[in-house]
Amino acid sequence: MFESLTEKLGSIFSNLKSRGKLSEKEIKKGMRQIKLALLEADVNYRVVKNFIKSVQEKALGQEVQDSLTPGQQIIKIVNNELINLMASKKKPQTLPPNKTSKLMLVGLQGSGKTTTCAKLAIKYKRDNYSPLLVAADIYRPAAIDQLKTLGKSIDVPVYSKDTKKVKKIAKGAVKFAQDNDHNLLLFDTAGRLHIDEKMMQELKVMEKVLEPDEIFYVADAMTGQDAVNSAQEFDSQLNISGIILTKMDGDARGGAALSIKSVTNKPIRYIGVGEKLNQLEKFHADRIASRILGMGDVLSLIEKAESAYEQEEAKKLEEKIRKNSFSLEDFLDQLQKIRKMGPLDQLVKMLPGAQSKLLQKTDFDESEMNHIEAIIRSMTKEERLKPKIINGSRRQRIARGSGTSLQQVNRLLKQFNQMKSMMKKFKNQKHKLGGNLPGF
Ligand SMILES: Nc1nc2c(ncn2[C@@H]2O[C@H](COP(=O)(O)OP(=O)(O)O)[C@@H](O)[C@H]2O)c(=O)[nH]1
Ligand SMILES: [Mg+2]
Repeated sequence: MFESLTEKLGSIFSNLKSRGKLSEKEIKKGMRQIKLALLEADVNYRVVKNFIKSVQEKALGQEVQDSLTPGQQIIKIVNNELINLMASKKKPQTLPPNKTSKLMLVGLQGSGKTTTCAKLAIKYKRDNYSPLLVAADIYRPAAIDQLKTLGKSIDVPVYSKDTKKVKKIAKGAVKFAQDNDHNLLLFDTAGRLHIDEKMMQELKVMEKVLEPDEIFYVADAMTGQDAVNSAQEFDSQLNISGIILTKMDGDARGGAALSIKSVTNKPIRYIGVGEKLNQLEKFHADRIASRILGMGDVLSLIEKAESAYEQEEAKKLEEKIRKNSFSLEDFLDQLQKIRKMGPLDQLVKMLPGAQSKLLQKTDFDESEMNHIEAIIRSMTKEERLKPKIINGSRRQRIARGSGTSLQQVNRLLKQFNQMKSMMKKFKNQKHKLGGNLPGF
């Protein structure tokens, strides 16, 4: 994300940092370089102008702080101003679970609306909502199929209706949600390559009929200023409440992320960081700022890891693997922790040795995880600790109890056995793997 901008700012700063004291001339020269770097990253011209003005004023007028060199102080000012650019004071609203909330996602075609709808559905499901996806992209049958496939993979139902009247879809979906106890509707709407009047009219009709709690404008971060301009146009027609920036994992230059809040005055709420459905993160201006400045995003990863994974437990787990006493109970425990953490492939890298190696080989998908959980939950404690005792009739009982099939139960037990024998291999290979696996 933003590599080129990061690189340029990095070299400007290292130049400034190496000076003992900065003259006004040097500060101004630094500012000109920063300005250029931001413009090259496709940041809106007016935004850059105000940004530089504000940084320069602070840099020239700064009080001398003993603890920082002049160069460091400028980095700090730039960091603060970057945060100001992207952060919003508007707090995200919490949707009361006891009513039917409605979220509409709008934006140009290909910006990531459909994918993001599914990503949000997972997120809300984790927070104990009961989401319903609504296929309101009426022009492309493929779009409805796409949403249905996504919905299926995450075990979230999709409402669709064979009509071109958005009003009918909107009303039908709300009724369906109320009849089936869904407390959150996520509307995936149609987008065009360019804004057109008919599409906008339809969105307005939907807005009027639905009175949505939120309308998120979904912007492709790779499209830079174009994304900002169309955000403005959508906002002039609809009551946009927040922005979701997608494809932040790609080689976006930073222009959209750095300009969009300032230009539209709407808060950025989420960022999409990959095609996979768990790759949606809450937007934190301070973290993006530190990423841009090349300080890395250690913070958010550490926080995520801490919330769900304690060092202490990692040790216990390794102990169990070593003693070959890892049970289905432990497996369930691990699964739940993993699910709390979000983007798996990013997190796997941080887990302690053996676990990470195991998980890298396993491709978990969300609905499969649900089944696995249900199966283990249907076992008795004894069965979880000693899976060997699970004979044919026990397997049948577990399948019935968990609402899965005998095949699924068999598969899980087989996978678990394979996992255990893999663990054993790790244990036996300890000498070869050496330092890569702490505790082995
Ligand atoms: N790398 C990456 N790809 C994304 C992200 N969000 C969506 N996409 C991809 O962008 C393409 C268009 O997404 P889609 O949801 O169909 O866009 P829509 O036309 O607005 O509904 C798909 O190939 C998605 O997989 C993201 O955050 N990162
Ligand atoms: Mg779509």
